[in-house]
Order: sequence, then structure tokens, then C-alpha cells
Amino acid sequence: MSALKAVCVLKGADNSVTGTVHFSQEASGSPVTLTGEISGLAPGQHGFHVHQFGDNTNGCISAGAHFNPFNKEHGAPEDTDRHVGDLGNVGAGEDGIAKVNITDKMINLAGPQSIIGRTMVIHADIDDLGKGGHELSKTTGNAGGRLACGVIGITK
Ligand SMILES: [Cu+2]
Ligand SMILES: [Zn+2]
Repeated sequence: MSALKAVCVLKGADNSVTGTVHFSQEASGSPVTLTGEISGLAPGQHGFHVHQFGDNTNGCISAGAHFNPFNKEHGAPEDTDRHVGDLGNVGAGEDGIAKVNITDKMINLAGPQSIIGRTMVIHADIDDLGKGGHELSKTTGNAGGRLACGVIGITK
């Protein structure tokens, strides 16, 4: 069987932040590799998550909360107690470009907990990975506003 593949084109409300992320997985249950680039960012770390809904009706806010089918608290990608959608942070350089290079063991491109049809969001601020002590740490990582987003779709 060939690998499962998906793609997400991220756009913000004013088009200043844009990006493309490619997803690849050998088979459902094996690790998913994300590669790509997001540009137009402030230098530094930005929270990066799969959100619940593939709905961008009113912009990125319509995507709802972090994808969390197992009712866990927000956490770091390496935590077992985390939302499925918690992919941590991506770092932008002085040029405002973040290179995405993530391998994750919890997200899936097939099966009942597939992320296909859900939304990727890049945030204004750093995700504290649940450890910041802020009232939002255990739900959103206090990662701030939604700069850009896109629905994850099937590709060849
Ligand atoms: Cu998010
Ligand atoms: Zn989360």
C-alpha cells in the first residue's frame, strides 16, 4: 500500500501570513511526517495545532478548539497527556519564515481519529505546552491569536 498523503494551505485574514504543509504517513497508526514552510511571521516560536473543525466560515476562529477526541489536557507533543492536535511550536527566523519539520506519533491521516477535514492553525505567540501557569495553559497553551489557518485535505 502506498503512503497516505495530505496537504494544508494556510492563509490569514489579511494574507500577510501564508504557508503550505505536507503530511505523509506509511499507514494509519504509524508516525506522520509534516514538512513545509510558513512565511510572514514575527521571528520566534509560534503555536501550531490541529483544531477540531474544518470550518473557516468566519476565519480561523470557526475551527473551534484543539482537536481533542480523548478529552485530555493541553500538552507538549512528547506528552501522553495532550490533545491529539498538539504539535507544539514552529520557529520563525529573522526572515519571518518557519520551516516545518515535525514527526508526530499521535495524529493520523486515516481511521476514526483522522485529521483530514480538520484545520491547522498557526498562532501569534509561543505555545507554553501546558506548563506556563497561565489560566489558558491547560487548554490552549496561551498561544494567542490565530494568524493563519487552512483545512487539511487529501492529496496524491
Ligand atoms: Cu491552535
Ligand atoms: Zn492543545
